[in-house]
Amino acid sequence: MNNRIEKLLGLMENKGIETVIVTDPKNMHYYSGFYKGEGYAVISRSKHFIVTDSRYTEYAESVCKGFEVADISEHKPSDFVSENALVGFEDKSISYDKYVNLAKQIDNLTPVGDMLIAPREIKDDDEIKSIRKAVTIADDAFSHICSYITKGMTEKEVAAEIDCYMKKHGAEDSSFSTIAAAGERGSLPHAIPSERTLKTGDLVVMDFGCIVDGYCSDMTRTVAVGDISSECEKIYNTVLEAQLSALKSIKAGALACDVDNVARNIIDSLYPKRFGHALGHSVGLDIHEAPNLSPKNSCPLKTNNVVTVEPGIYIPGLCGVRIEDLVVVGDDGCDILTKSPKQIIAVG
Ligand SMILES: [Mn+2]
Repeated sequence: MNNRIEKLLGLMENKGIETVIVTDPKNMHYYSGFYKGEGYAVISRSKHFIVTDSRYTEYAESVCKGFEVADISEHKPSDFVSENALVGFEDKSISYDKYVNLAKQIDNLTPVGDMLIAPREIKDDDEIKSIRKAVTIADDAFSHICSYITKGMTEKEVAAEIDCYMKKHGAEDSSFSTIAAAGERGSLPHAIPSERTLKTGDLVVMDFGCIVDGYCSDMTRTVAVGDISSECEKIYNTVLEAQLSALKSIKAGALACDVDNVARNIIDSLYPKRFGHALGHSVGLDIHEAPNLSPKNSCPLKTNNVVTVEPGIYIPGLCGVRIEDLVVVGDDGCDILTKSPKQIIAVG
């Protein structure tokens, strides 16, 4: 039995839950190794099942150690549940349709809340190794794109080149839709790359990451096309100072909201209300996981949380700047995985 299942069985026992029906694909991956397949898993004290169709049977049998593979066309969830057992379901992610179907068959359903997701907040060595690989590929993509960008290129071309580079260099995929936003479009924190061409004086925000072994990376750099205005430079340096200061404040035990505040105070003193989003989020099998570095999260960070640190300033009509690293929280500080330079780089 793997450690993750063992830990989960302990959590289930505390709540008197005998069986959990796992429907979230990322949780299926985390607990059984079943990656990108369809179906569901059933985890009970004595037996574990992957219930899937013929497209994934052979795969599941080879990777899901300790699980029996059952054909979804021959079974219904109630086949795997003993009578009167309390059965946990994933209330935060199951579709209403699937829930109704489950509730028709099983009387004693109970929502599991964060029970399956919470252990994922602390990464083990293998997970960090995979994330590190995904970070390195993204770092290499950044250094490539800096020498590739020319004036007149569109945001779409920049984003496509980053995606292509990451895939050619070992990534399974991008971890989200790559953002490339030039000049005034940089004020849209989640801009969709457009036909806008890069011009001298633009700041270009590039936010991207990739997936290795199912694990995501996430980074942002903002570069200058030729010379930029002194106002843009001041904005850039403010974000950089906020980012570096927040990094210094990260360690196990630091409150997430306090870390957010370190960056927010620096930005708000010069550019009030121009930093609208949270400072960061955790990253793992999902690109956005808990815990967040946000003003609303007063929980302490824990060793081996993997979080982004990504302050930004967004000025409509002028520009946006965001600088983002991925870090592993340690006992006395943090290990900054992202190695790309952060002083302003002129490209094109
Ligand atoms: Mn991010």
